[in-house]
Amino acid sequence: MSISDARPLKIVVVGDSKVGKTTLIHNYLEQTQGRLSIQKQQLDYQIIQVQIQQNEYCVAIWDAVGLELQNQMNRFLVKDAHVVMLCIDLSKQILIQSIYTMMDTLISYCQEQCQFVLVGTKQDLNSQNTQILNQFFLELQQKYQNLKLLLTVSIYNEDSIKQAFQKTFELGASLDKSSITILQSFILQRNENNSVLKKYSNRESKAQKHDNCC
Ligand SMILES: Nc1nc2c(ncn2[C@@H]2O[C@H](COP(=O)(O)OP(=O)(O)OP(=O)(O)O)[C@@H](O)[C@H]2O)c(=O)[nH]1
Ligand SMILES: [Mg+2]
Repeated sequence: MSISDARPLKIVVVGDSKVGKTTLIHNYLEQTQGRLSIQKQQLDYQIIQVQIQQNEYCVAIWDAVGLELQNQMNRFLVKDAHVVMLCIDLSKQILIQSIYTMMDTLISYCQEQCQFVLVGTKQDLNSQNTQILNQFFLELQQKYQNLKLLLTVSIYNEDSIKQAFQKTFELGASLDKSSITILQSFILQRNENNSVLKKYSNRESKAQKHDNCC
């Protein structure tokens, strides 16, 4: 099947800085695609073709490199996502209030039908926090209907990472009703991307000039 016949699926990986977003995506792509080309310093995405429940999908996996969740670029990134993977660092103390804050922020940015997956990262460093996150998850699900899955991963358990993406893709596929073709969708996305990036960097350089002159 050609790529233009495949159904589009947009997955965005978000979470605090250094939570393990890029490592997660890299590891999955290495395992399944045998390639590594995500850049380290800017927003980036990879497009892969996968089969989910007998259908071909063209999946864009976005990585918000080094960005805090409240960053305006994240708002732009998640607004048309099918599934958002919110990463929580299991090696650090788990604060439910901060997960509520992140979920509230994401819900305000995303479309109504967007689904959410909580991903506990670095499980190898503190397995006790997995149980704590499990308990919090039940509480969180009562508030957020679209929070569907809790998955825990570690770079030392590659299968956990593969499974996490597989389950995320299946979740995205279960709500796929899009009639936009893959090419339209990504061309629109890329154009919009460029103009937002331009606006963003213009604003930053104006602010810098202002700082320099005062
Ligand atoms: N022990 C352990 N370390 C991990 C794991 N996943 C990521 N790390 C480490 O955590 C650090 C941060 O990982 P990144 O993937 O760069 O995190 P990030 O969320 O992409 O960071 P930013 O893009 O800066 O926001 C790196 O040193 C990784 O090697 C894991 O499963 N176990
Ligand atoms: Mg990163």
